[in-house]
Amino acid sequence: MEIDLFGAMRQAVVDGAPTQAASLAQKALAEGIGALDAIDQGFVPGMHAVGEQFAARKLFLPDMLASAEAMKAAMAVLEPELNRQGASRPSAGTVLLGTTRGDIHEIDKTLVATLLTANGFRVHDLGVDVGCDKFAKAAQELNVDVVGVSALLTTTMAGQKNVVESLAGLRPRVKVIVGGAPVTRRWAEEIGADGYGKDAMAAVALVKSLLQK
Ligand code: B12
Repeated sequence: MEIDLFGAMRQAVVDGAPTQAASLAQKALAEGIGALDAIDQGFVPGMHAVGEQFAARKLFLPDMLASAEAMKAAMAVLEPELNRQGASRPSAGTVLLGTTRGDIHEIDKTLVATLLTANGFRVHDLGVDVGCDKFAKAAQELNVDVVGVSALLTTTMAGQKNVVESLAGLRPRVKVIVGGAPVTRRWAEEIGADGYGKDAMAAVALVKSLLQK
């Protein structure tokens, strides 16, 4: 039954069907499936399938946009559930998040923000297409512990390096972590970041371990 539901979630994202995605998210919660499982095993695999089909030229830009809308509709149902879990915990630290200059992909970063919030972190989300000056200014003003920089395009990864450099005056107190589809651990090391996370769960574990040190 669960497997069918996860399959339907994946398909709703591939089809770019927001109403269907939202109602499947509601169904999952009503059936006692955790919000995290619905995201991880249902909706996210749909986004990855869309990415593969786009690369293979079987889907096009408007299809990716429609899939993003379906994903966002599902998240709108599941996010409050995850945020509720976070609200009941004492603050574990403050994280500033944003996507690099020239990059408008938001879903991956929003997922990272949601899971951090669910785990008790206070998150300030600067949104997408954020320049390094804005990251540096906000990191200082908000007195954050960690800055997370997302990049989904090979061409916008360089922006992560710029952010690391712009935060030089605040480090090592402020930690910088990076992630996004084309980003690797090796890239993180090369640009002098404090860590890399392959997904939102890894981001939570990484932030926890950096703040314990
Ligand atoms: C949806 C989508 C879009 C939507 C975005 C809508 C939105 N509101 O977000 C739209 C249609 C706008 C779009 C546009 C483009 N896109 Co696009 N897009 C995607 C797609 C299909 C899904 C992205 C997504 O949401 N993934 C879902 C999340 C969950 O995936 P995830 O990467 O696993 O996320 C996790 C990790 O990355 C990690 N993470 C992410 N950030 C961070 C940060 C930190 C600090 C940490 C620790 C971890 C972390 O945690 C996340 C959550 O678990 C991807 C394919 C893919 N495989 O990602 C292509 C993809 C990213 N896009 C691509 C391209 C080429 C484009 C365009 C250039 C297309 C064009 N010709 O115009 C434009 C660029 C626009 C721009 N300037 O930014 C390519 C990039 C290739 C490359 N390496 O450069 C991809 C990989 C598709 C492909 N296979 O070719 N896109």
